[in-house]
Amino acid sequence: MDARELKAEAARIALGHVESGMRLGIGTGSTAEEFIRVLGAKVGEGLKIVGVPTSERTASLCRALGIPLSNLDETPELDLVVDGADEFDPALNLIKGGGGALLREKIVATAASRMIVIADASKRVEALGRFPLPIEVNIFGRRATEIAIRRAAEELGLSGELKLREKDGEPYLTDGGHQILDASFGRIPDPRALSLSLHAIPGVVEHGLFLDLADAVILASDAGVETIG
Ligand code: ABF
Repeated sequence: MDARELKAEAARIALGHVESGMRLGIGTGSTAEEFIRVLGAKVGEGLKIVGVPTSERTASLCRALGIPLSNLDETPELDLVVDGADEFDPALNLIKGGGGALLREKIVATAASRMIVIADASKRVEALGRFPLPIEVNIFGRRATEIAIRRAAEELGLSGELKLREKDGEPYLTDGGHQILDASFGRIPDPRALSLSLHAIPGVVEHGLFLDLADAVILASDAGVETIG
């Protein structure tokens, strides 16, 4: 199976966890989009759910497929969120944000009673950090925030490039109007300590370490589909 078929397979299994009446967080990224497609088909057959999208891109696709949408003001508590990830470790801690939607993804995941991650085998790691860690920062004082991030990382023995994410030659802007620094720290031995240090920096809006949020990972590989957790 190619990568898309594997993602679609994980998405189909995740759909089995969706029940009628659910308030459902809907993730972002190519794997989440496979889920949105199968969800849309099921809604067309009569499944009754209300979805809360984690990005404008996801919202557009959901609308095109006829999936009823709400937001966290109208629907502040969710039963389940299904989302992709850039990496997951054996404790089901994640790096997310490669798709640029980390802030809304984390707010939605935190509002949900359960989080199911759908992924192909390329996302599985022994320790987080192979994928550069996305750090969403306020535009105001970005250079100062960058220096503060570098110092905080160094105190934890981490160093590496902090690269301002760009799109079409311009700084990439998130749905919230912030910028993203992609931090190539390499292996992160203590994700919790890094999370706390980054949250202590005022210019950091959010970071892509999702700790203790995922309840299960549905992992598709050529060997089949495995549910971890
Ligand atoms: C979202 O999409 C993100 O948090 C993650 O960055 C990305 C994964 O994308 P894909 O499914 O395309 O690999 O889930």
